[in-house]
Amino acid sequence: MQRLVIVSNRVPPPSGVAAGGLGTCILDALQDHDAVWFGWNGDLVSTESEITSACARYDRLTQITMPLTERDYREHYLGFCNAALWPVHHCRLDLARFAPGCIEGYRRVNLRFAKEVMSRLRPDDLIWVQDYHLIPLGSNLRALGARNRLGFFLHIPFPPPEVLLAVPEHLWLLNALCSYDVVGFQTNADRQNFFRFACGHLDGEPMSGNTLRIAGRIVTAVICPAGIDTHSFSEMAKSRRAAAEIERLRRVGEPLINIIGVDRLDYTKGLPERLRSFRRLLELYPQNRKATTLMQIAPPSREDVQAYAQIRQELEGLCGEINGQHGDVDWTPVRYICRNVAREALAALYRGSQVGLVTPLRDGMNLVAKEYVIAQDEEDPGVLVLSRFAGAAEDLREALIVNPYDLDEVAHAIQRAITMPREERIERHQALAVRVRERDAHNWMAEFLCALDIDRAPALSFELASARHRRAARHAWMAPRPAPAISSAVL
Ligand code: ADQ
Repeated sequence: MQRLVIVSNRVPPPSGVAAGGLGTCILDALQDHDAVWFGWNGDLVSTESEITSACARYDRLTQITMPLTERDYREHYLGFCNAALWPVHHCRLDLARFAPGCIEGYRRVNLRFAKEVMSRLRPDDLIWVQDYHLIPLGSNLRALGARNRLGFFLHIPFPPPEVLLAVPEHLWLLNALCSYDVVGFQTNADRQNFFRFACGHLDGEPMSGNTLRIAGRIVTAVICPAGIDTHSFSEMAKSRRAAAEIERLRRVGEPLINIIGVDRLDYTKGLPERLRSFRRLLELYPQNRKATTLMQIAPPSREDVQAYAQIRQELEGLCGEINGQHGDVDWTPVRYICRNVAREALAALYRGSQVGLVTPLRDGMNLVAKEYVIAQDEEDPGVLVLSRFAGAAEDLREALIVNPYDLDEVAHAIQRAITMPREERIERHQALAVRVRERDAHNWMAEFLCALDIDRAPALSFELASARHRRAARHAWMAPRPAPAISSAVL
């Protein structure tokens, strides 16, 4: 039987552990598939000779993982992936660092991963590589002789070509991207930027529809917005445990209105701007004092990168300032929680919050926006305030769309959300929920695989549609999956 082979930087254990957006969306989507998943297990060893791969089988999923060396971690993971590619792709050239030697680490790890995949590959495997850590993996596999269909999905934004040109060896990197048969993006804007780069700086030639001829090969560029497993998430939000959690929140918390933000602690998520907007809300609409609280959940990630340590300090300083300036003995304006929260508790917190504040400065998609919508009570839903710079804004037009840099605009939008009549909230929520359900994790995977597996595309569509049907039926009577514990946020 044809296997799906997934390769990503980090492989989360399949006990349903949230490992950030990529892990959430793959684990959710894989429920109906037999798959093999390759990647880093999160461990570090001193030398390459100590690297051995381990294979673990769970139901329909096999995971093959290996450690990185400390040098790989420094050069590949911190140095090139997170200090160079991540800021460039999020248009933060001011934070990008191109330390000498790091790109060699990136090449080395990609080649090692490719050799590991190659050693276990079957001729008819479909290969799907995930995200910016592994762009050259496809060309490595080709060089090692793989003839399989190769797909790649970029979870983060594809920046305008003028920005990408700042990456040393950008031509090598982008030529490597074009060695895949199918390249997937979150939004139309990302795909357009890719086409602009491929046609303006490589020898790409647009063909009909979404294909490109480049270096004698055809590359298909598809848009597949990442999503969540909406059935299980809405069941979680409605569970008894969630209801108890909401009740506890009401007892502990004095405010009538709860605003929630949930993000990995990352400078792309616009957290300081969000806190400043909340402070503007309290200044512009003082009736919110003692009546409204912002709960910001932000577990630290990538703390070995300097910019991440700085953002944490800034955020903690701001929380202290706002609470000191506006708080009172019986009211804490900002509740800041700097750790992971179990998924079921998260669902409950979304449901118990009247406003979901999702205001990244730039984001590939943003699954939190989708989770917030799906967790709401349909009869009395909260309102999503969403940054225009999140990929999710391309679809979720009935949210209150804001410019996260404009603090007053965000403050006015929050006030509008707080005071929005119930009929309008229901109307907006209904439209959003339909869109989030249409673009769920299963659809994300189905659309990509249909583009990748051209021969089996019709059969695959049918299989996926039936699986969705079965799932819907199952969820109608089944209890939700137990809420997973959350592991460390190494992404
Ligand atoms: P991320 O940047 O990690 O993902 P996002 O899409 O918001 O961002 O997903 C975060 C996930 O982690 C959500 O499922 C959320 O519930 C979970 N999470 C966040 N904080 C948590 C906490 N404190 N406790 C528990 N869980 C928490 C990358 C890209 C995004 C893209 C995704 C998927 O940067 O733009 O949407 O991949 O493609």
